[in-house]
Amino acid sequence: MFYSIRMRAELKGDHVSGAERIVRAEELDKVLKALLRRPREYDRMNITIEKIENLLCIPKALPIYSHDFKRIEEAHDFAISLLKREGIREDIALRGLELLKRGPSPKGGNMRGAVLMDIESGERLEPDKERGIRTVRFDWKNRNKIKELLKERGIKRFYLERLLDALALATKNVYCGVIAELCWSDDPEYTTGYVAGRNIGYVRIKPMKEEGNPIGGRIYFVKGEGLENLINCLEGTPLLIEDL
Ligand code: PML
Repeated sequence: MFYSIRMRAELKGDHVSGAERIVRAEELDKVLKALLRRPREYDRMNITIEKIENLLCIPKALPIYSHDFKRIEEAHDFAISLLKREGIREDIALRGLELLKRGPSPKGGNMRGAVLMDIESGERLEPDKERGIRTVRFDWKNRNKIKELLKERGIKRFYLERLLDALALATKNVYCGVIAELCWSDDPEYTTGYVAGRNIGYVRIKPMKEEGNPIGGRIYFVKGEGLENLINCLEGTPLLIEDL
């Protein structure tokens, strides 16, 4: 028996921490305790626990690559070149980049979920433009094993948890049919972002923004047709990933 756990924590109305887990019934206690300790500070926390019926498991995550640049402009040019390698037109890739730079919410600033950008028209396709689309119900089959493997590959502690979460999320996105993803964090201290896609893998890129900048989020480049199936998969299909 498996359960999906989703945790979201806020401080003064701002999102400060979130986590997705899929665990066996006997691990629930331990994982819930760990999630309670995850945010440094919060004044509201929501935890949703759901029994899962049809759990899918895929053997491998997207392969990881890392590139560091001196200047943000160089990092952005590289991100655009990767999006083009996934078949995204330059004008659409640039539209996605500009949207993320200024904050994708219609009011300006961050969104809770991702933007769905049509790769043909550049239009936004998410039904609710304030909320966006959230990729949920995903995890590693053995999270600790993957953590150790990443440490062995030289990933520093500071990056570990975020990389674990973002790689699993990006892998699920590609599995569901997202053509390419552009992301960087809304955490002002975290300047590493990534571009992901079936052909290019999961490409970590630094720096995607200035330190101290609180604007971030995710743009999913998608095809207009089959949108309903895509959204159902991203939000509804529970998925475990076995290995790196
Ligand atoms: C990584 O270091 O590979 C993760 C980059 C993106 C993190 C996005 C986020 O945590 O909001």
